[in-house]
Amino acid sequence: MSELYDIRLRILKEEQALQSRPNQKLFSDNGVFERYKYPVLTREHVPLEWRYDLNPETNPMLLERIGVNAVMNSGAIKWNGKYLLMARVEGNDRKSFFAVAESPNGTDNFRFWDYPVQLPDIDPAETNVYDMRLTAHEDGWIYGVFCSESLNPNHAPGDLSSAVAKAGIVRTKDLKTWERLPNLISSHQQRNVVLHPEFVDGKYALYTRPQDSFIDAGNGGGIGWALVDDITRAEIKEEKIIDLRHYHTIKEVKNGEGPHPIRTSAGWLHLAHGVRACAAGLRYVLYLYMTSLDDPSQLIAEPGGYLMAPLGEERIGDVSNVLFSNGWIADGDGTVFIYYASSDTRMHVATSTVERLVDYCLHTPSDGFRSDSSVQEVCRLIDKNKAYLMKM
Ligand code: BGC
Ligand code: BMA
Repeated sequence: MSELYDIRLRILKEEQALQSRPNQKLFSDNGVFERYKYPVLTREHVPLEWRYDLNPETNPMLLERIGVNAVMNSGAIKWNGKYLLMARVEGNDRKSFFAVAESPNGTDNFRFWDYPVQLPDIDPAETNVYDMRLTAHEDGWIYGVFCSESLNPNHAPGDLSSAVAKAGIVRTKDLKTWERLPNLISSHQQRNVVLHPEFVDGKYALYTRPQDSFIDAGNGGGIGWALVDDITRAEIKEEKIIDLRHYHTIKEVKNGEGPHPIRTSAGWLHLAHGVRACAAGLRYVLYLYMTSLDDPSQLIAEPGGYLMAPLGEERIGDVSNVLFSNGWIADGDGTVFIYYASSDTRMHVATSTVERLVDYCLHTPSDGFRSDSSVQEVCRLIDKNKAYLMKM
């Protein structure tokens, strides 16, 4: 064995061991959720045997053979008492695939399972897959709905960026073997499709995000809702928009459902992303809204603005100025683990409780859409606080 091989292996192992350090909850000014000191899943967590030929004969310098660019946008589920992330692992070759990582407590010590997920391959044109949402449905299956992307067959000559986004659907009982169902049939392109966990009027219910083209939501007004009779041949026949985009808000350009909503006694609690354009490019932030338990397509609370926006190091990465979430876990004791990726590069966790998130939704003023309304809200709060100011 070469000395170089030995030294490099030792350092690489030390680096991996660092990923087992305990995480630390940070103080939160807003009190609504807490961030953590360290990201929970990064490309450094990817096992050495996925990246290096460990045979000193064929790789005496221990060079990396398969590079991983980023670990991001992860679905999440609690499974057999463990916290699982269905990570989007993106190689140096820009292709993404899925891999499960498991933690005993939800905030640190995430470890990848032995192999990445091998999805049944049903379409030779499918080039990239990403952003899976996991839903344990009341029908007994665990579904994964993800974006399946292909080159647009009708692209203009020379335009190799024109793509088509569809919703791919898989299901499993053990998170190991996956049955692939046909892609969702829709008259629009679709990204950010999410399966609701319960039947609604005896049907499967999907959150959708119709878009005119690969990037632009265009006439697609926001987060949509569609009922589907048969999930094994899912087709959108009717779609209505339940959470609209608006001029001069955090979701002016695009929005999309995050993970499936959490059932609470006050209604369905939703996490979504909103996108606006600025000189630095698209800015992605996370926001909450609530819908009615009787009719999950009926909006009942729409707190204005974002819940979380990229902060500090989160602002920098492969696609800077992006927070994106497609996974959260509500624990039996009311704790909510919000898993979010920053700048298409790494995964973080923030924790809160159902009680705090619902309180936030019900008591944060909704967007008045004008500076004048915003300043009136602040003045109302100051007036209300006068009595308390004397005592402070
Ligand atoms: C990327 C996604 C991105 C989408 C739209 C895809 O090619 O892989 O991360 O969200 O394009 O920009
Ligand atoms: C999107 C998403 C994500 C990504 C984001 C920012 O459209 O679907 O995959 O995090 O763009 O690049």
